Amino acid sequence: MQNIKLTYFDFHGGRAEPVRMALAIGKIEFEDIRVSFMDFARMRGSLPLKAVPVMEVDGVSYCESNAMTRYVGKLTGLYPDDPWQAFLCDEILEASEDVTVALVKTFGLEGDALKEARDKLENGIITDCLELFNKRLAAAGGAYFSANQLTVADLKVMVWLRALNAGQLDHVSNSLVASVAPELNTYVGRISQLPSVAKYLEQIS
Ligand SMILES: N[C@@H](CCC(=O)N[C@@H](CS)C(=O)NCC(=O)O)C(=O)O
Repeated sequence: MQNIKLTYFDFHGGRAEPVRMALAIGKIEFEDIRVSFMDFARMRGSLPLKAVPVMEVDGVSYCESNAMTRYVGKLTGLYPDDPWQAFLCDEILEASEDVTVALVKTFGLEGDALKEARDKLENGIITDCLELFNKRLAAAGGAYFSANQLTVADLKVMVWLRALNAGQLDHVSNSLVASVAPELNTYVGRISQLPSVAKYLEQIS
């Protein structure tokens, strides 16, 4: 059994959350290390690519959240064995990451510049992604994104949709999902009620 330590910021969301969720759902023990921005600034220089999340496995630190997400998905039965279903799962993981990268570029902007950048994202990659996810979910049968089962793609999308619906992003409407792809809200409501997911959500609420 590997010794896993996951280091990330102290909030429920972001790049580490699907990893935390999959490990919790799969009942895999790990050390959930939450750091403040001050802690991060202090440790930054020692991290593999000067960023978090970092997953330490048996004493070695590894980076790249989607690699972690896929790995823990494989450990927990939340990643498809079938190559095509794995591709469908990966497409969702990588598209979600593209949105995150675009959003991160707007952090630090203020006032009109922030509003302009966020409007552009809302009408661009965020809406495009919601439409893509809606289309892919429907094509997969409407229940899950791949393999007709819960996978890390569902966890990643759920984390993102919950953040959008909670209005966590200034100048991005908290009703965007409802207006662009209401089916995704129905879907996320259903996923949230799966016993293993509901248990996790209850623990963090
Ligand atoms: N491709 C990397 C990106 C990691 C990344 O940029 N993480 C952010 C937090 S979500 C970070 O550490 N930002 C602080 C910095 O770059 O100084 C991944 O997916 O893990």
